[in-house]
Amino acid sequence: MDIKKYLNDKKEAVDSFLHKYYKEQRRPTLLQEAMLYCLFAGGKRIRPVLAIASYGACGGKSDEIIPYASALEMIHTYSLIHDDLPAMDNDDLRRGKPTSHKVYGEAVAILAGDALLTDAFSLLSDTTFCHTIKETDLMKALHEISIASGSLGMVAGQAQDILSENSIPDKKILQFIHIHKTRALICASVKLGCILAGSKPDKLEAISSYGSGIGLAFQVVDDILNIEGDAKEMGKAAGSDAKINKMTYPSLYGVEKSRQISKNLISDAINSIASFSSEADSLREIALYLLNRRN
Ligand code: GRG
Repeated sequence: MDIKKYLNDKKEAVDSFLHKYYKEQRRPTLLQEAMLYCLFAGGKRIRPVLAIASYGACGGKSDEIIPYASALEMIHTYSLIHDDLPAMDNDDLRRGKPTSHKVYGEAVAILAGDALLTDAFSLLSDTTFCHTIKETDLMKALHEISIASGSLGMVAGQAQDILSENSIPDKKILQFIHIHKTRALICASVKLGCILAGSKPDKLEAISSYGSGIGLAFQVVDDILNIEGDAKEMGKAAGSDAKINKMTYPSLYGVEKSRQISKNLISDAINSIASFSSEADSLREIALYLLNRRN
């Protein structure tokens, strides 16, 4: 399959939904501008695409997944806006562009993040998009996304990351940070697709293993790219982690071992969906794409 075309087609479907969603109702102008500035700043849309691919791999046939998949991008975008704030990573650039608080000021950036997060849950609980998707499945998926985003998921990872600044490097702490900060939402994204397709528990278990593998590999690859990546392709200079002495896979295991860890995680992820038909080829190809990505 042509994975680049697949990723692009699904990204366009998500972009088109988000455009329409935010065009229909007006919000205070600056708030709306700040939300859209970050939402359309050139993200890969990997979480929604994973949800769509998982839905297809589990037998989902319609486009009904698109609004719910798009909500994942809203959560992801909120996390990036807040992560860049002076109180957190204090970054001036994201995807090669000035960060939200640099353009709109801290207060508006915080509110844009808050609004995107809250709107995501409004969307995830909106049953008007359900035709073949069961409302009980939507509720189940909503619960998964809440857990993955909240104080047992992404926020826990971010908190541990911040609390561990300048502390002695520790493999267990690093694992905790990566699992919560990055893996949780990626894993929940594939679970969302699987649940909304009405899958049985055995399928959900296989998809969860897949999501866990690619979710952790995603962050290990990110850590490696921070050392070896091309500034133009990444939209930021390489080496920022080392500059602030950040705990990363390469800093604790070395680049070569980290590369091997990411390869093993991806190969285990692909094996965990071995029993799925060719409808899961998109998931298999995405796993390989994530391993070899350049940004
Ligand atoms: C709860 C405030 C708060 C933050 C959560 C997700 C997060 C923690 C912080 C974002 C910064 C970061 C480096 C997170 C690790 C996950 C990661 C590699 C994010 C970048 O995701 P991509 O590559 O981004 O999907 P694009 O630009 O493609 O959207």
